[in-house]
Amino acid sequence: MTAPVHTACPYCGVGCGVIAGAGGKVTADPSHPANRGRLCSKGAALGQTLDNKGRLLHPTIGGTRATWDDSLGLIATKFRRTIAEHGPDSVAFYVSGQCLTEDYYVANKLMKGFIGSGNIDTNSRLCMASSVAGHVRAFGEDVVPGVYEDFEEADLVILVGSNAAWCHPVLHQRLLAAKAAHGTKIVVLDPRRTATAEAADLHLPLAAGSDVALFNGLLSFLKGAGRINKAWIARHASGFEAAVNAAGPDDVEATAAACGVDPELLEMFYEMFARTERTMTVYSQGVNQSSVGTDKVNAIINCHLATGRIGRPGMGPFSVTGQPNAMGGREVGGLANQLAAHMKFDDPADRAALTAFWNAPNLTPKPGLKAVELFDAIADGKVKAVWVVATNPADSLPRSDRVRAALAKCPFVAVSDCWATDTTALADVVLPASAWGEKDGTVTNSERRISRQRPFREAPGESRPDWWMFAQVARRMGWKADFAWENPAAIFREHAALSGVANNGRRVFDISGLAGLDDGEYDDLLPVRWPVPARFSGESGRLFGFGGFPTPDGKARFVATPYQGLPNRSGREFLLNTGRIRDQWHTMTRTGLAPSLMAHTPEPVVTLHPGDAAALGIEPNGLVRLSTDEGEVVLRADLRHTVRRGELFAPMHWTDLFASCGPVARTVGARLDPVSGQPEMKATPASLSPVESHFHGLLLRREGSALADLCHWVRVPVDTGQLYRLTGLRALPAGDDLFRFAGLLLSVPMDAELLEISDVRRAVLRIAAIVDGALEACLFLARDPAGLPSEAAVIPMLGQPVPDPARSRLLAGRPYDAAACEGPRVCACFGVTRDAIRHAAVTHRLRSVSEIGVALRAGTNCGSCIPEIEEILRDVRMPAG
Ligand SMILES: Nc1nc2c(c(=O)[nH]1)N[C@H]1C(S)=C(S)[C@@H](COP(=O)(O)OP(=O)(O)OC[C@H]3O[C@@H](n4cnc5c(=O)[nH]c(N)nc54)[C@H](O)[C@@H]3O)O[C@H]1N2
Ligand SMILES: Nc1nc2c(c(=O)[nH]1)N[C@H]1C(S)=C(S)[C@@H](COP(=O)(O)OP(=O)(O)OC[C@H]3O[C@@H](n4cnc5c(=O)[nH]c(N)nc54)[C@H](O)[C@@H]3O)O[C@H]1N2
Ligand code: SF4
Ligand SMILES: [Mo]
Repeated sequence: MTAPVHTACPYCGVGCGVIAGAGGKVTADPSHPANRGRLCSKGAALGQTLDNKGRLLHPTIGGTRATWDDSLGLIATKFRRTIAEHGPDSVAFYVSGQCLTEDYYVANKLMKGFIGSGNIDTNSRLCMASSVAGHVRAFGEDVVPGVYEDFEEADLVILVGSNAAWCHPVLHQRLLAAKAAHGTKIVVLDPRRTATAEAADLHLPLAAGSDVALFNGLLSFLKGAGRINKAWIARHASGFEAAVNAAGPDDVEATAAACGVDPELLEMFYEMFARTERTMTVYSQGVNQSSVGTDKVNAIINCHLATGRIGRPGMGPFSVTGQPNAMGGREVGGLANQLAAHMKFDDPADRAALTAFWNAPNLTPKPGLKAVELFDAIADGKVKAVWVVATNPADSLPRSDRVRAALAKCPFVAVSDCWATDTTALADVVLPASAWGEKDGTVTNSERRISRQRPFREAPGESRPDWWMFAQVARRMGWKADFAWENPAAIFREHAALSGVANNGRRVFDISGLAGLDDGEYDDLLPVRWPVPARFSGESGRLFGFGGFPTPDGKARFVATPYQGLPNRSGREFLLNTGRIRDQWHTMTRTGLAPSLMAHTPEPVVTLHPGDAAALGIEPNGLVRLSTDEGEVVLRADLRHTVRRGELFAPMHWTDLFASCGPVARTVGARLDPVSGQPEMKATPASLSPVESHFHGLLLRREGSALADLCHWVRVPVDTGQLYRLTGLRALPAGDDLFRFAGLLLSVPMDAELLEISDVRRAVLRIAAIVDGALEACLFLARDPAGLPSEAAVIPMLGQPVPDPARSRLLAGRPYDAAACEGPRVCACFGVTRDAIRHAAVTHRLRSVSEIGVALRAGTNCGSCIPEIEEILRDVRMPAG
């Protein structure tokens, strides 16, 4: 390792700068404007994930190692043949907001300009599509008007369907710092009491799906209160009357009833909004992932247009992006209904300019299929060859079992990834991609800031960057000269130049000022916010404060968003909401490698209200069957008052590689927003029933793999191997069958030495397998959880030498490490548990986060856990009841 390398975090759309130093140490970049030296728990653990273990190292065809030449040649041939026989719309790419802008640019150019189909869509369809559509409806172009400094400048920040404390932690920390400095008020609109709600001044736990009613109510309230900025509207916006008519009467009581919230609190919120000029509304998946997501976006934007609060310091609607390059994908046209560089399908001038610029033989005449429709078309046999890149649809698309069935029967599937996933398992050709730390290019964050991702380590095996794969296939399909770039810098120059073509101020997305960077300047590029040159935005980077919307008349558009009522429950008792937890990233391919990130929420649960649990006979921590029209999964019940009655929350992260239940996406429906095509992933009608547990177990193994359906299980990586928590859905087998069962679980070599204690009548079995004098695997089974040893005691034994005197202790599972802490870990950076914080608070009378920080270090690094520490302190101050 030579000099430290400045790069950008590969996780969320905050887009923090990090520095990769010697020995794979990753630290915060104090000079990056997004984070100014802060990192969250995921960013802080990046160093732990830089392991080549499990990486895909060479291409495979039909599961057998193949050369790059054969693999790329096969993709080119299959695509060519399919197109020749069935036309360009019989092939597709499904890509990702985790592609770099350069990767994305090449993929889009190949599909839309050369193959001649619109069938390139991205996982951003599941993420940002409703915001994109809402921006286009209101502003004429997909543009986020604000900047991160607005979080510091605002007096009121409203977070709608955003759990920023966990999902955009560094931005949330910036907001909390501003609150501490000058008392910014924070309001959270979320059906759940999240960590973000904990840190707010006001939380409105609105009924799932009622946001449009709430913002329509606000628009009517603003009108009733005489708070409409008529002068601004007259100059800069159209359609106000229709929007306010569609919003319904100014009746706070009725709106509160529709949203299931306290009318006094709702009125308090409306008053705060009405009287606070510097107000920003930040929104995320609670808004976008809805069958009325685009209307939610426009109902929010309407309130900002009505008050003229947009694009000025501390004001405006602010859609936060999820993935590191969700925004970059939107710039290049990664969505099936976008062209490239924010050009429009239905604009002949744009089409002519793009055809000429690309020298495109087949510019697609129309948009392509959107993610959910695309996989339906694969299932129907209309799309016959697909290439999936940097996304894991077998786990992340709703109705995942249908997606898997579609991929399984698709005549040709290529997948590029860095690790084996439930999707690579269904591919004909698997291509090993270089990962973060190895790949080279740019990403754009939520505030339109372009940052460099720079390589700092060798790509393992034969893995290669995604842009190279796309370009190689394009060249093999016959378009050599058009896909001839030598490096990402050359691609970036082309992308930047295109943004200026036929623009002349017609499109806000313009980075033609960067088209002349030479390779060295590209390497050195500092984080920069578009547009470049700052034609519309001026120095501050804000847009639209003084109008200038990219619509034909230069005005923004109010959109009428009549409320359509709560999501249909289809006769089921619950609505299933799914989303994120603090320390995992999506389908866990990277964060699932880091033991410290597993400690906060160690297994997939479904959270429900204790009142609902009592009514259904569901025990705390018992297993439950979650069923929907799409499928069912067995999860552990997590009873909390943080969810509304009749609503459920389950994390999206676990997959078949990590748990017997597989992805919760298996149960998630796909009602689509009619404008954006984004599926509803926060309100699937669902039912719950208790499941009996017959036995409990702990299994430790050096090597990890799925355990099939031997029992209910969850796999957790530990420093020296894998821990599995087991629960029996059926009675333990008897006699020899029990030992066969144990053998399948342990899966150790035949010559392993086995130590064993059993009492089959009491369903107790303890087996340790020793290979070369060290503990290779061990299994503990018992009828009750109390019959199992403590995890903290047995985990450190795995892989360790087992001297003779230690053998008896080994099966007794007696603690080796008395200091090991129990309970969920709140502070991932320093491994501090909930119990330790509570204990310190009670016995040492610590009453503030900073005192806890001094005593235990908890919360002093990334700060992501501060809301939870506050919650613990509050519980200590105010005991239950
Ligand atoms: N730790 C972590 N951080 C991440 C990610 C991750 O995987 N892990 N992923 C990144 C990505 S790609 C994304 S898109 C973002 C997502 O970031 P967020 O959108 O903040 O995360 P989610 O948990 O999906 O959903 C946010 C909230 O919406 C609420 N919600 C559900 N239904 C409704 C509703 O009808 N109305 C309202 N107002 N709220 C509702 C949920 O209860 C939930 O708390 O996170 C990014 N950051
Ligand atoms: N139930 C439910 N489902 C959801 C959501 C939800 O809230 N609820 N949220 C949705 C949202 S917002 C999102 S963004 C999606 C995310 O869903 P996915 O995109 O499927 O999730 P990831 O696990 O991030 O998958 C990224 C894959 O790309 C691989 N990868 C990483 N870097 C590279 C690279 O450089 N090149 C290549 N070729 N591969 C790479 C990783 O190993 C991983 O397998 O999930 C969606 N699905
Ligand atoms: S907030 Fe955390 S996950 Fe998001 S970019 Fe910053 S360090 Fe990475
Ligand atoms: Mo996302």
